[in-house]
Amino acid sequence: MTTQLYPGTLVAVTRRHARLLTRDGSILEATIGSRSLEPCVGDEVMWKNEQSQISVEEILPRTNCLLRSYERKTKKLAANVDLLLVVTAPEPLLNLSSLDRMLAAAHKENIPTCIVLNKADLENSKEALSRLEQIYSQVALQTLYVSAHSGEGVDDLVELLKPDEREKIAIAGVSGVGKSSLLNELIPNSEARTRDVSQRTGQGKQTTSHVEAHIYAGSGKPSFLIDLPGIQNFGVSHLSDVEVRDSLKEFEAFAANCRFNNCWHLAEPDCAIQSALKNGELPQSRYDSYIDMLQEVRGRQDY
Ligand SMILES: Nc1nc2c(ncn2[C@@H]2O[C@H](COP(=O)(O)OP(=O)(O)OP(=O)(O)O)[C@@H](O)[C@H]2O)c(=O)[nH]1
Ligand SMILES: [Mg+2]
Ligand SMILES: [Zn+2]
Repeated sequence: MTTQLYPGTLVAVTRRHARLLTRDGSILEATIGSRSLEPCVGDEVMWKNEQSQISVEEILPRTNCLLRSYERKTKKLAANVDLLLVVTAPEPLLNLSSLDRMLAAAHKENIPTCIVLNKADLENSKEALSRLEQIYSQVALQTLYVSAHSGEGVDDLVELLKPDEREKIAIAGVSGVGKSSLLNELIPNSEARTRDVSQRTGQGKQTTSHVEAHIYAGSGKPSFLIDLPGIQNFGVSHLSDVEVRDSLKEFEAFAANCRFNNCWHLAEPDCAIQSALKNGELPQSRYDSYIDMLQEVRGRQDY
């Protein structure tokens, strides 16, 4: 007799266990059926129930898997992501280098992105907004201006969560920008933990320490909001140098005018990117991020 398998979605994963949402809306704790399975939050799986032992037996093909590198390892963050919200906040948390790295990792997996500037209630947020709009108008689908504290702009976020269009939305951003706070606004009973920046014991301490998908009921079928831990050093060494170069979408139109069609925009003659930077047609911060990522993926070299 063959065992019956049922479909489900993984909402949390540890080394040997997973929490899954069944099609009838129950949450089950499961073991991972075999060592060869490497599950990830967002995975669509088949699971079985044998004498009340629930186990994940199969991972269905992924449409994408958002990865990040650190040291020599590559870690899976979330699978089957329909949209990545890259959350940021005004200075001192406006970290463009991290933002560009997250955008590059998303681009590699063909995941559309939105930039979300949180903490719109802070005085210096307008300044941050105009900077972001200037830099990213060609890169992200849109830049949202929100405040988890005052509720400003949260309706715009709700618009993005229309379940029929986007089922799995991941929320990335450096620690302290307010990812979990926004999630709590969107799903009031999600109980994502947040913490005061002032209570932090220093850099690198995160409040959210593991990836977790929260279920957003909205109307109709559920969608998933995947809260990612704040990552200060979002490594991209799983990208090739070409993928890093291609991740800068707004460079493309200019690069068509470089003398060499395989120009790396470093010290080549007649480089249209270099001219665009000089004329202020491209933002220096994006180029700096490019060089920084290129150095990472090629091994440290000075350009
Ligand atoms: N002024 C202001 N503060 C906010 C807002 N949203 C969040 N915060 C504060 O920012 C701090 C960090 O919020 P979290 O939601 O824990 O941030 P996070 O991005 O989830 O952080 P990690 O889990 O460490 O990655 C908390 O003190 C929040 O109260 C906002 O809209 N305005
Ligand atoms: Mg958090
Ligand atoms: Zn060039």
